[in-house]
Amino acid sequence: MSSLEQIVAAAEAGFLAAKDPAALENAKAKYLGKTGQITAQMKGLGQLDPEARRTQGAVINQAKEKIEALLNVRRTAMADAQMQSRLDAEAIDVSLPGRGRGVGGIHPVMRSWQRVSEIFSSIGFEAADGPEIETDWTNFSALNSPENHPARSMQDTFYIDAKDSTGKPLLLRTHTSPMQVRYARMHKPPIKVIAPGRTYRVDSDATHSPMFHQVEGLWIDTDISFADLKGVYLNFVQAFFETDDLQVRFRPSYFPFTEPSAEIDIAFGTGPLKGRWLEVSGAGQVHPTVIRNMGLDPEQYIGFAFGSGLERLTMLRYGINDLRLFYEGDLRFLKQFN
Ligand code: 2NL
Repeated sequence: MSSLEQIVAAAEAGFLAAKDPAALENAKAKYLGKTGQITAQMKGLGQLDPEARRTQGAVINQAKEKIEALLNVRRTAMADAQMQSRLDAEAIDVSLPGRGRGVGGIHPVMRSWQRVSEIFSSIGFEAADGPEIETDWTNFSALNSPENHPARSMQDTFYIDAKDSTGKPLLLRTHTSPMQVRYARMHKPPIKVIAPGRTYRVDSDATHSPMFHQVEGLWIDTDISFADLKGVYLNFVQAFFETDDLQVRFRPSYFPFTEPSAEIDIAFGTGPLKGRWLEVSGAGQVHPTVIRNMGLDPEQYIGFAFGSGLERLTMLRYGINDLRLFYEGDLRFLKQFN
């Protein structure tokens, strides 16, 4: 074997032994680089006479081309192997079934919120939405709540580390009534509004959540009576529970913001709750002081208000027995309503 053939054989072995592109380029430099063995052979041509230089030059060139060809074969093989391993690693099984899109749903309490809004809208009530962080005045004082009322204490109300323009701490609204006060102060009678929304109280057990939902209603005009309250509320519960086979009764009660005041109970004529009186709302004729705080003359305007818990209405509608199910986000529960 001539020395050139030995160089070619060594190059081939070197290229085959190279494990990655970097090693292959290093092996190439050993033969074709500036200080490589083929390059050294070329440099040696200078010592030969012209005839020998031509023939020896051709032989060296052949060896060089052979090495270059071997190098390219190895380069291609390496690139192919790299591509193949990427294809294997990133393989997609196109025969797998699709995952599908997760479909969201409406929370049962939100469904009640929507239904209540639609029912009252059908008899001319507007739904009003507003701040959940309220002032002491709109949440308590305007509603005739005494300065020392327990509901105003830190034990019952979430206070915020910020004060209103009168220096009183802001708070999380404990009912949606403040929104109705705001609405009444911005509109002229007749006022027909409901205020559904989130409310907050320092209370947490099997039947109380620190955040819950209320819907309040308010109708003020020159001639709105308790009879209107009875008619409107009966119409509402019949539409909400989708049955006319249902009774409503009013029991005397007390709220600072209404006078007289009443608790509203309903009783279904059929179904699992048949014949049991169930408390669903507080209500009453809006207190003259509250009418005045709405910017209206209580000698001229009169009306009713009510407040119901949306969770309570929802539990009765679907037969849900534990309030906490609403806040756990368990899909096994939530999927039943969609
Ligand atoms: C309850 C009691 C009630 C009201 C809410 C009200 C609102 C205004 C004026 C007067 Cl702006 N009253 N709301 C009246 C009576 C009762 O709710 O225990 N609800 C679950």
